[in-house]
Parts: sequence; C-alpha cells; structure tokens
Amino acid sequence: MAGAPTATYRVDPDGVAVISLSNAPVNALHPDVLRALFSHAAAAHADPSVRAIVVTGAGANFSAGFDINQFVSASGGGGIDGSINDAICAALESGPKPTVAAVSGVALGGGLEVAMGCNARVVAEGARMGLPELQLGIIPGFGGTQRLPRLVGLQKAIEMMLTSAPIKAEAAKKLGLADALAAKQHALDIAAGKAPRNFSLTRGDKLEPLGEALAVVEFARAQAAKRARHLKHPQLCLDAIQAGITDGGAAGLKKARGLFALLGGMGEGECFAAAAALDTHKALVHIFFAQRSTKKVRGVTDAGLKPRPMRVVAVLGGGLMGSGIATALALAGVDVILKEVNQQFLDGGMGRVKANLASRVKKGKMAQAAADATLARVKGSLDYASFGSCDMVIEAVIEDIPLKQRIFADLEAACRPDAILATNTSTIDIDLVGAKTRAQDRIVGAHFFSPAHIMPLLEIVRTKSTSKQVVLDTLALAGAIKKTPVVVGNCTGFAVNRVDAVIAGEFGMPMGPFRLNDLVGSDIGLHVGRNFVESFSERVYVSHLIPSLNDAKRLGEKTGAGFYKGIVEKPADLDVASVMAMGFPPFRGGLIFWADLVGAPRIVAALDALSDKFAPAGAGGFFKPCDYLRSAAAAGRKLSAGVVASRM
Ligand code: T1G
Repeated sequence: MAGAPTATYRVDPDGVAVISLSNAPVNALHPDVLRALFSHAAAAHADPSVRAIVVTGAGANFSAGFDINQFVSASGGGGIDGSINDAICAALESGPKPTVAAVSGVALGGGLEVAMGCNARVVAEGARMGLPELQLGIIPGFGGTQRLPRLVGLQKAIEMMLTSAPIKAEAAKKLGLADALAAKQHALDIAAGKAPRNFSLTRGDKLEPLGEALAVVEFARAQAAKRARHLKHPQLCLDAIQAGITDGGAAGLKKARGLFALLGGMGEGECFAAAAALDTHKALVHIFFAQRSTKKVRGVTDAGLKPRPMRVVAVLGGGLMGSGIATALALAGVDVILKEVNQQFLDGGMGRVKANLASRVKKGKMAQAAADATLARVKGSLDYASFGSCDMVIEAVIEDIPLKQRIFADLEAACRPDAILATNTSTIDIDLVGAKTRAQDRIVGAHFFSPAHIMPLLEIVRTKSTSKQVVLDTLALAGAIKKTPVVVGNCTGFAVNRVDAVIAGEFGMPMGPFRLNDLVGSDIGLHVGRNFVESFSERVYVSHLIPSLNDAKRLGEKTGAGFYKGIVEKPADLDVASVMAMGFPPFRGGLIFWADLVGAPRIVAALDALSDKFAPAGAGGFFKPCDYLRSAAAAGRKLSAGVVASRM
C-alpha cells in the first residue's frame, strides 16, 4: 500500500541533509510532495549542522514530474500559491547551502526541473531525463524553459522539449546536464569549495550569442509549425524560451507567478497558463490516463490473480502478420517458435523477421549485435514437436474457418493443458475457431494491427468462456511487448465489420449497410423488408437475418446492439483504440472525447446538414443522426456518459 505523498528528511553524520521525494510508484510531484520538499530545504538551510543538501527520490525513480492527476481534478496548483518557481530558486538554487540532485530511474518534467534547480546533478546508470510536457499539451512550468538551454545549449534543449524524448544518463553526462560523481561526496566538495556551484538559471556559457540564439528559435518555430500546424503549445514553449533569452533567465522566470497563474508578462508562467487553457492539453491528459486505464479490466486485474510469464510463444504462420508478431515478441526477449507448413514458407517468414530487424538497425534503433541476438530467439519449425514448451500460441494463418478449427484441435493435442491458445483473426467468431476443442477457457483473440511489430495497439478479444487468468496473462504480454491493450468482447460483428469497411472505406460509401441498419434500426428494416416482399416478391431474397435480429431484440443503436454489439468496457477504450489503430490525432483526445469536446449538438447539426445535402441523391439517411446522439444533444448529455456500443 503506497504511503501518502510527501518528502522525507534526514541528516547524516557528515552533515549532509537528504531530502527524499516520496510518492509511489514514480514520485509524482503532488502539491504535498512539493510543500514537504520546500519546507525540509528551508530547515536544512537554517540548521548550522548541515553542510550540504542532497535531493533524491524514494525507490527506483527520482520523479516523473508534476502529478498529472492535478490537471484532471482541476485543482491546478493544489494549494501551492503560485510561488513554486520562487521556492525552487530559494530552496534549491540559491540558498546558503549547496544542493545536489541524486537521480536514478526517471527525472521527467517537473522532476528534472527540480533536479535542474539544484546546483549539480549526479545521475545513476540507466537513468532517463527529459521534459515531456508538450506531450501533455503544456510547457515546462518549473523553470525548464530557462534552465535546460543554459545547461545543455539552446539547440539540444529545444530538441528535447519539442520532441518530449528523454535522454539517457550517459548522454546527460556528455551534455553537461549531469555531474558524474557520487552525490554525497559531490555535495560536500561544493560545500568545501572544491567543486563549482552552478546556478543554472543565470549561467550563460552554453548559450549562443543573442542573434544566433534568436535564429535557432526562429528555425525551431518553423519546424514545429511544419510538423504540427494545429498545435499552439510548441510555439508557446518557444515564446517562453525566447523571453528568457532576450531578458535573461531570472527575468524570464520572474514574470512567472506560478504554475497556473495568469499574472506576469510573456514569461514561462503566462505561456504555461495559455497552453493549459487549450483543449489540446485536456485531450492529451485524457489520452495519458486513458492509455493506462485500458490495462485495468474490472473483474480481471482486480481479482487478486498474478500474470504468468510468457517465456516461449509459438506463432503459426510466417506471413506479414505472423512475422511481425514474431518480431515484436523476440524484441521483448520472448523465445519464439515460428511455424510454417513448408520450408519455402518458413524461409519467407524468417526472412521477413530478419528484414524487420534490419530496418531497425538501419534507422539507428538498435545495434547489429542486438538484432542478431533477437533473430537468434526465433526458431523455425515445420511441426508441433516442440510445442510442449510453449506458454502461448498465436495463430496467424489465413482467414479460413475449417483450417483454423483444425489447427486449434491440433494445438489442443500438442500443447500443455495450461498453454494459452490465441488467434489473430480479425473477422471470425472466436467461439467458432475453438469449436472443435475442449479448451474454450484458454482461447482468446490477440488481434494485432499490421505491421504488428510497429503498430502500438493490441485488441484482446475474450469470449464468454475465456478465463480471467488468460485475459490477465495476455494483458501482461501486451505490456511486455510494449503494446497498448484494449480488451473487447467477442462479437460476430468482426465479419460484418469487414464488409462494412470494404464498402464504406474502399468503395467509398459513407457508411456500410450493416452499420446503416444499426443506425436506422432492425425494426425499420423488417418493416421495409416486408413491404418489399409484398410488392416485389420475384425480385427479393427472403433472409432470416433481420427477423432474427428483431426476435433477439437487437434493433440497433436504440437497444445497444444490432449487427454490432457494445463491446468495449469504457468509452476511454474507444478513444485509445481510435488513436492507436485509426490514427485519430491524440491531441484531439480520441473519438468520443473529441465528440464530447465539440458537443453532441454540433455533431447533430453537422450530420443534419449533410443529411439534407444528400437527400436529393437518396443518400440523406446515411447521415441522419441516431436517436442516441439526438437525445444526448437534446439533454446536453455527454456521449461518454452512456456509450456502450463500439462500431470501430
Ligand atoms: N503524475 C501522476 N501519475 C503518474 C505520473 C505523473 N507525472 N507519471 C506516471 N504516473 C502514474 C501512471 O498513471 C501509472 O499509474 C503509474 O504512475 C505507472 O506509470 C511542472 C507540469 C514515468 C516513464 O509527462 O512518462 O511535470 O496506472 O504505467 O511504463 O513542468 O509514466 O499504475 O495507476 O506509465 O513504467 C510531466 C509521465 C508531468 C511523465 C513510467 N511528466 N509519465 O512509465 O509506468 S507535467 C510526464 C511517464 C510536469 C512541470 C509539468 C511514465 C513513466 P497507474 P506507467 P511506466
């Protein structure tokens, strides 16, 4: 059980005060942590027995930055009165005693800014440091726009802020962001005058001359605008950096009256507040938590079960999908058996895995030796002889029901009784795939998106029989191979989905027939169908599909299920899926979040207008807003408040 957010304090026998940021798991800077940090620092400065101060993090990490929950709860500074930057200056940078940050794990955002407020940084191997605030639609708010350029140079600092990418300990040392000695000794050396005491807010030795510095900022502005012309906050970040360059770091910061205050001129504070007021910020914070919430599945991750390690995973089929899945697994250190039906196909599959890894080497994402070691983890096979060693099998062969049924029956015989049997099908009912086995409880859908080693989403499809343990294990595997999982229910709509996708996407109709049916309602479909049968009996085929849907009360959106079901657990899952699989822009927060931001009334109005526009061509019905959308608009209700249906 994690303790309350705070910072602990002790003074060791050498007169070093150690302040430890404490808020498991990543020491996020909750206002209580900041308050404790500043008050302990004040105590240390006032204590004559203290010669130097070391700031560190409890556990494995220094700090992942400001507590992002505070943005959601809209409590803003959470009671910090707008003087965080003043407090960092007084408590860490320019108090009577020297301060050293001892960094391990991550120092991100506000965490790195606290570390930069200290007079030196000592960084452990494997540590990662960065300012990823722009990824949340805000800008560094605790002095990062002023201190980072002065520590690592303007160009590198801008790159780090605009890309949000962290750097590793070794690079930090090379750049001058880290000082390489042991923290305690370094603090004592500064106190004794044996090592320089750096004030990163005011030093200027790494900054280019004014004209050159402004040109660097201008270039970065053009680049940022080209990369994402919709986004304002990167320009706000550059505004803050520029203000610090023209007026000096202290002046740039002086105008900042704290994290969320709108007081002051064009300093970091104002730019922060301007960024924080944008919808982009709300959308990106939503996506941050939505991505993490997909890993929590009610009744599964809270059931007190432990995920079993997936050490050996077999992949059936070495085509584009199978080889991509094998690559993703091997990259995560999993031993892979890649099975094909003949040597020629197997050679092709292995070749594709090799090519995937070679492309990573070419892009500088991994060393050749690491690629060789990864490839060595993939063993080819033409039979099931070694399948007894598998913790899991992922089938990725062609979409053929009898073939898959045969394969799953073979797998049941070849694998241990506890092995997970997963299918990558995107179109076939998972229950049907496992119909010829007695292994339904360990059959699950593991739906990757192509190319599987690159696309970040993994849809985990559970049937009514899939056990909690199997869902949990597959969730854990998704984490291990760095995929964002979304757990969805099994639905025969997969096939329907495909037909709709072909007609709507490739053929160009705005909406597929099954989707349209769900929008209009199967009851209407039945009524219209009967009219057709009566009037044009020789020209229609009498299908039992629509009457069956009516019998099952699957009338479409009005009853929450039609051809399609509601198959996701929460609206945020749809947001994550739309961002990860459809390329929906993350800064808009995902499909449902965006719709709520825009508001149901605006969407209804736009759809009505389209409906009117296309009515003369007989296509008005395609755009007619459904009852759910209309009722949400009329009641001023959020769409996410009642979303149950997924129609990706
Ligand atoms: N605040 C609150 N919770 C956080 C958090 C944060 N900053 N960072 C992580 N968590 C939670 C996360 O929700 C999850 O919770 C758990 O920690 C583990 O995270 C003033 C304003 C640190 C690299 O943007 O990049 O400082 O789901 O599952 O893969 O200028 O989390 O378990 O309940 O992601 O090992 C800037 C965000 C803040 C860093 C760890 N900082 N975090 O990754 O585990 S704004 C960031 C991360 C700021 C200042 C500004 C990653 C991580 P739960 P996880 P992980």
